[in-house]
Amino acid sequence: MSEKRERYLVTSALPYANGPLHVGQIVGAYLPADVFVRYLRARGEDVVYVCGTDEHGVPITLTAEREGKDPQEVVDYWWTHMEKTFERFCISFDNFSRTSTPLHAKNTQLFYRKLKEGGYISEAESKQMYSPTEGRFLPDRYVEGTCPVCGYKEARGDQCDNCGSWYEAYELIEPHSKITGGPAEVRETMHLYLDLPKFSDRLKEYVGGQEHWRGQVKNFILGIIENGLEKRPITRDIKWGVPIPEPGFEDKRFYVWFDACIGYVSSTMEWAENVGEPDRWREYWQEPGTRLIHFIGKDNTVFHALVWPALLMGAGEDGEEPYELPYDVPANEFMNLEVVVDGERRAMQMSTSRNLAVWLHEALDRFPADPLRFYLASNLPETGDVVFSWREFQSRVNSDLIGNLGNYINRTLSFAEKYFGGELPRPGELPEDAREVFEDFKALEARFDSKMLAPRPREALGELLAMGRRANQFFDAAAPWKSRKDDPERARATLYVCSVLLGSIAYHAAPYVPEAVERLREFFDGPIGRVSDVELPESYRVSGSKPLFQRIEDDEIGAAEKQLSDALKGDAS
Ligand code: B3M
Ligand code: ZN
Repeated sequence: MSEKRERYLVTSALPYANGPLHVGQIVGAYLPADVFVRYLRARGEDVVYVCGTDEHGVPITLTAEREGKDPQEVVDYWWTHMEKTFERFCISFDNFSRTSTPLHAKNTQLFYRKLKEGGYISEAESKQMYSPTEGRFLPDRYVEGTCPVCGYKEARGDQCDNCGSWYEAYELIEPHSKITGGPAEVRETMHLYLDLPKFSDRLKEYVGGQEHWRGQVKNFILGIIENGLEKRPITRDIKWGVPIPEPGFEDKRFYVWFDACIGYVSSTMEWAENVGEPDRWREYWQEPGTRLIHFIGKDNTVFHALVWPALLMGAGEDGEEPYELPYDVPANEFMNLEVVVDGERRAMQMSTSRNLAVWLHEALDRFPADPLRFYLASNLPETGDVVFSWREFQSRVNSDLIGNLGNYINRTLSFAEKYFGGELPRPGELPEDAREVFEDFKALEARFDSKMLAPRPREALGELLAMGRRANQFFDAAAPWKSRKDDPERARATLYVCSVLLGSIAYHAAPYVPEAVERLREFFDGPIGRVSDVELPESYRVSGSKPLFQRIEDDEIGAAEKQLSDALKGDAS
């Protein structure tokens, strides 16, 4: 346990409420955050964990138009779907909000006003594509035309998928609306801009001073600052989003990335109201010393590690109450997918539009949360891209979760029940081999700690598996199945020591496999805690123990793999 309670506010990226969640998103922003938060809570730290859906922007309106629905209908449906899926997967948010609430609109407008008062907002004309038949401006993704570079006919508004060129939408030849096919023309339109260059020096100092950030995040952002920042538009010609409190901007809305991160503050405010202390959000956002940690996928890095700190700096200058800046932005790399194609295994990029993805709610229809969490946590893209493989899922679960950890827990509990009626009183003197294994455990626990707090839950999991191996080795060497015949008290003492180790393994496993450790508490009566902290109890009691995990069978994996191969075939035909 830590001497002083640290205060943490942990966030996971706000997913767009326009479709189901897939495992790539889960390993980026949700599972690592949840494991980290569960661990902090167990240590007794002061931690609030917030999230919510991102309900604005073109991703939402495009989905709505494609499905012939109202944007509100789309986000309502997916908010409910996501909340339920996160719950099934044991993601333990303290609050799961959404950005379409009135509170969030008010909060976004307040941020805007503060930035404006600070002199960080300006107005400027820009050229945008306009559809006279639809009577509206078209965001980039709504425009198609012929590539000005290679002549490809279906080039997108901002980029050509054929030759990879980047350009402004008005440079397209024969630009037209992607929705109606009607012609699009260039019009001048007024927008509000955030003066990012004004923050350049402060951002450089802030990011440069973050010794504990992941190298790839820090260097990426410093490189961008070094290349020179530009003003960025924070409004869009779109009807769906947070209204802009300025005359002449009635038909426009804030850009989704202007309000998205503010959603973390709004979600914390909503949490504070729900716990009946409406002002408590300020403790986490405005009292110095908070560790504000944003878990994200790497494609969101610029917005969290550059633009968001600038917004917080600028909005916190009105002399009232400055905001805390992010303490860390652990950005994770990507997850690819192993697909069996004609009997051959290939790593491919996930593609949500081609339905080539492992959707979390479907994975949960096949398997419980714990084994999925365990495998994904062992395969988090903390330092580089990874591949999701159902076969690897099976072997990690069967050999590490069950063969190592589950086996240790199981053999200890069943031995105690079978030969000692589940009663393990504290021996007058601990056996001499206990001291050594306790010392080893203390060292492993310290390593687990430093990796988890880094935060690198995948690496911490490696230490947990080392604890399992060490405990199994202790059991094997002490050989209680032999000693129970000629020296039963010694065997009972061995099992007492095994229970101390079991309590430590369960404590460190709980963030990864929370449901199993909940079940364990039903038949294991004794402290679940670190060897480094635990006071050896009068006794351990075991009754009615059962294996905590079920092996993953070949036919289950075959079915899951077939679903992916079929998706690929369906796509090809
Ligand atoms: N909705 C993008 C994404 O889901 C965006 C994240 C917002 S975090 C404030 O990848
Ligand atoms: Zn091209």
